[in-house]
Amino acid sequence: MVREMVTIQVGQCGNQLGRLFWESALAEHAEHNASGVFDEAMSSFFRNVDGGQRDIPLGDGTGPIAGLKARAVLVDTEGGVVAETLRGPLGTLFEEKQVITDVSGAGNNWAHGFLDYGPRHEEAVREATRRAAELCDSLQCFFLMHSLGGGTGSGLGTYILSLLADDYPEAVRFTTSVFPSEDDDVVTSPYNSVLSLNELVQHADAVLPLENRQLADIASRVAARREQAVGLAGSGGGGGSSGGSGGGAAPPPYRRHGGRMWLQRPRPMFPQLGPRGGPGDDSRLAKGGAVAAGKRAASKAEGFDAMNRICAR
Ligand SMILES: Nc1nc2c(ncn2[C@@H]2O[C@H](COP(=O)(O)OP(=O)(O)OP(=O)(O)O)[C@@H](O)[C@H]2O)c(=O)[nH]1
Ligand SMILES: [Mg+2]
Repeated sequence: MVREMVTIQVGQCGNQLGRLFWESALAEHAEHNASGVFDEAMSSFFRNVDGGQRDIPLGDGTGPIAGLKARAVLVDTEGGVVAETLRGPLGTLFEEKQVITDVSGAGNNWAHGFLDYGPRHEEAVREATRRAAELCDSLQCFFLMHSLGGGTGSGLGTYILSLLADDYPEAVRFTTSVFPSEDDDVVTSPYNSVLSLNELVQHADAVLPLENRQLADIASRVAARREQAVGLAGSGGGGGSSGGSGGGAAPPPYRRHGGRMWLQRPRPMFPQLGPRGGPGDDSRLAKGGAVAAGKRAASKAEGFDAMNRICAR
């Protein structure tokens, strides 16, 4: 029986983490599914859709991959990070109906996220999660990705968790919750974390806690070992031009070419994936006013890239 998981990525950290989670999920499926069939394992995380965006039933799990869509809901109260995801190589993995954004952010204030954005976006969140749940054969769990130190992931993220507890009491609720490090530059982050924790205790079934100081330490140790390995191997092989900023994990088994994602094998694995807003896509979400915000977010994101790769795995 198919057991699907719907991810909900909220706020800057949640969406940056989510982006790498989807990259990893695709890379791992590519590793174990070289024939390109849409099998049961894939259907836990992805939908297979035809040209008209209609779901293709899983059947006996031997049909080809036609068009992949992530079982995900992307939420942020600023547009930049989500727009960047949609303009990236995995953009077409997400449909506009799966995306909920606002413009001004929650200002690192849990209460702004929980008490203001929560009720304001409640209907849209319920609609997006209902749609995602209805597209599952047998929904197993929701998987929330967020940080506790800002305002959106912590406040709106935990508000969404409480909605899920009301609407889907039988579905398991997992979270990946990124705790701020002791030297976090957001002064309100300890308060936001404590207020979020109270909600997590009430509404999450399992929390995977990650702490940013520890993640940074692991990332720098991984980077040091990698540099050492490259040094030992002379000029070192490895072909993946994956854009991973210096020092995360090994390059993923795919490459990007012409803005699209290809498996490092003779045959393209996911040729149907590419940026939204490209020639064949008129998505308004990936264009327009979010570009400047996207650039700002991108530079902030770079520092977290290696850490997020570790979380995503
Ligand atoms: N590991 C990791 N931590 C992050 C990342 N982005 C932000 N953070 C941490 O998350 C906290 C800030 O939360 P954000 O996710 O930026 O905030 P937000 O949820 O978007 O909320 P607002 O910006 O206040 O609306 C700080 O502790 C940051 O160090 C990321 O990509 N990876
Ligand atoms: Mg933000």
